Amino acid sequence: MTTLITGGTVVSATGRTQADVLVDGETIAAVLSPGSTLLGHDLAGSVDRVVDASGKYVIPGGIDAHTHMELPFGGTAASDTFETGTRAAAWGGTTTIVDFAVQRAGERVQDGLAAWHAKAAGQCAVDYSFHQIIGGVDADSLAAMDSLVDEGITSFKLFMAYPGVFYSDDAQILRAMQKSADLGLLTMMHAENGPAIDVLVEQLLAQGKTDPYYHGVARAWQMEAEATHRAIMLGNLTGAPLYVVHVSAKQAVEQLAIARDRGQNVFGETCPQYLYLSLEEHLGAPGFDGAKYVCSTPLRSRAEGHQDHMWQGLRTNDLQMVSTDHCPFCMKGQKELGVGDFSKIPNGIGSVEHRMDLMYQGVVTGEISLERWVEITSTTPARMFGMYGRKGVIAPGADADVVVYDPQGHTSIGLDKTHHMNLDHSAWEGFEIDGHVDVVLSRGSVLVDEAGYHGRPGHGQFVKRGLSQYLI
Ligand code: DUC
Ligand code: ZN
Ligand code: ZN
Repeated sequence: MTTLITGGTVVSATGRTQADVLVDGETIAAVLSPGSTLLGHDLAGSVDRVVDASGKYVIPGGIDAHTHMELPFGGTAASDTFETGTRAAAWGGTTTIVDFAVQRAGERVQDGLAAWHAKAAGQCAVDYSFHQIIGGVDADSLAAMDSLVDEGITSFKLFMAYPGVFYSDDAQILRAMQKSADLGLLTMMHAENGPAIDVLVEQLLAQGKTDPYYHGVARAWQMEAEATHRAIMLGNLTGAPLYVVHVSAKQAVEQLAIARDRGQNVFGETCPQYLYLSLEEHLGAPGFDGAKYVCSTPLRSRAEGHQDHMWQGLRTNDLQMVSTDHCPFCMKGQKELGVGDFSKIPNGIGSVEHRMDLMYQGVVTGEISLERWVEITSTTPARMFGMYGRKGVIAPGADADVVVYDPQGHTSIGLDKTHHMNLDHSAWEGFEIDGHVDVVLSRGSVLVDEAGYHGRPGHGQFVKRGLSQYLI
């Protein structure tokens, strides 16, 4: 099957140009001057399919490097399966996800990874890979890290939060970072001081402060900034490159910036919720509505200016990319587990469908450039997590993961509008986007076009990742 995407503006992390994109099978064959011919023949007449992208942007498919499909959490499990979550991703122009395989204390890392492979295999509409959560750092799990690179898993996540669940203490973090420095793995860190947060949770609940809003009070910015600093110092000591996930506090960005200015290999990711939503308006919504917005790290105070600072960090490259931390829980039967006790609300927001649109809105409002949009949603995730060349770029030889995005289009987000996530509410209800995902190709197959959805479970393949390009 050959496809010609014609008439569009091809946007990369470094520039934009009028060009036609020729797709042959699963990969990009050529990026051509508009109207190029083949041996004197009109190219459009020689291919199997023509996609008219006139007046539109042609960008590399989005890469969401932080999702949690089916994650068991807080006595329930994230409501999107790999099937429903990757279908929603495709609708929104995301053609690769990197999810998290889980190892818990006492379990074998190999078993955790095998379990996540079993969940995802044959289910995904778009390509997928895994980071490895090490929830129990001990001699066995440290030894198991040796084989991760061969498995195509080149990044692992530790938690400074959630004592008794995923938590690692400083001694465990130190050992795991020493190992990752040896192996060239990227250490991803959930940076919040879990034991201190648990004290505040207990005190707030004892005072009768049980509403979702207090989730944000207990998980104060100091908890994030302190843990970020500690992770940076342990990274500095061990020489382990560090990637801090879901950064939401401006003071945490400051810690990253100081470390980067010192020359340390540290990186930060933020998420759409930390750019758009706030402690006051959303976690503090009337009644139990704030539960929709309970995630960790939490939404921050707009009065304190965290959201503006996240945009600034994306502009200055103190933050390198935007993932969703997609971890959806329905209100009914899931979020409502925490009625009367905010600490029992399962943590997470569903956004995998909307990341490309929400971030494009930053282009519309002048927060970021068009090229930076592509960079933070696709190119840097590919480079950071060892997929660049195959993913994250429109160039000959790359997978034909391509999105045609219409800047004149419009997207109304809401349950009865654009909503394909397996969720009974949307944290993004009522958001109006100037822009629209028109066509989505994954490895040369059209998943979405004006006629609707053409994807299928099992199209998506596991991506064996190489080492991060950011390690040196
Ligand atoms: N944060 C969330 O909001 N959900 C899942 C785990 C996490 O760290
Ligand atoms: Zn986390
Ligand atoms: Zn997460």
